[in-house]
Amino acid sequence: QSPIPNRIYIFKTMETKEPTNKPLKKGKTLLLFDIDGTLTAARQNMKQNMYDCLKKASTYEDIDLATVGGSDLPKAKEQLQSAIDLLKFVFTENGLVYLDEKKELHKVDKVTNFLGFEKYKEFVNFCMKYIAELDIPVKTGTFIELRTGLVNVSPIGRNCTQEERDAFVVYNKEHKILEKFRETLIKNYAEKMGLTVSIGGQISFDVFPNGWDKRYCLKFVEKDYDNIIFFGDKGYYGGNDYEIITNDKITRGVKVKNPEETIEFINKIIEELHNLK
Ligand code: M1P
Repeated sequence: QSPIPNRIYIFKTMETKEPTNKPLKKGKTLLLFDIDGTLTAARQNMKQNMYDCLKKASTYEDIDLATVGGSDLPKAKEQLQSAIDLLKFVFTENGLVYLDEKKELHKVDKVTNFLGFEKYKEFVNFCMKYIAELDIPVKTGTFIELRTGLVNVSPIGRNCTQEERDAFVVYNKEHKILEKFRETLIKNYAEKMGLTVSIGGQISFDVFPNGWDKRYCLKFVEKDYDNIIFFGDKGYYGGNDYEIITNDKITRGVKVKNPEETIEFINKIIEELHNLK
């Protein structure tokens, strides 16, 4: 039987919640950033103007900088380049794998510990069948990437070239391949297994246990800061910044459209912080 049900899809593309707007306090602040679409273009390296902005922010004694992304550490390092030295924490895989202030590596938990290998195998089989049935212009390799704290699933495959990635973005805009796959997976598998399926990038989605979203990293920092301000571009329902930007009680959420807007908001927040009485 085909794993692709013949049904009409109604996507919840409307934003269901606004970013949290917690008032800022005097004291220590952590500026916490998503990477793709926020500090850099998707899967691209950081540009000089962003580096300069972060460098300036890092000179304030009462401000620390950190990142939290769905990607794994090698991808984050590649994109951040020398800006990594400006960061107090580099949270990857939503904080399940991270570098601390001494740049020591921590691996907190594994998605396979949560699921067990039998259930993980069922999940892989479900996704492989779905992808096999998909008629899309290009398929490459690495359709399922098992990381530590999450599984990344890509219908075109992570081995695609930049040109193939760009073409998929256009194709997906029209055909909603990722959104349909995500919804089918949630309805048929993820919901009953306690898994969240979240779109963080352009060619794939991330699957992880409920609660292992970007809020996960906050437990490592919340006690040390008076303010935690999170910046992200995917704060809409189904995006991987949604939970931390809208639901979290500890952070202020700042929704950005692109890295240029992030720079504007960083400058505004720094001004707001330094105007506090
Ligand atoms: O950091 C955001 C996302 O970046 C990549 O997404 P894609 O390759 O689809 O653009 C992936 O590493 C994904 O896991 C991550 O959430």
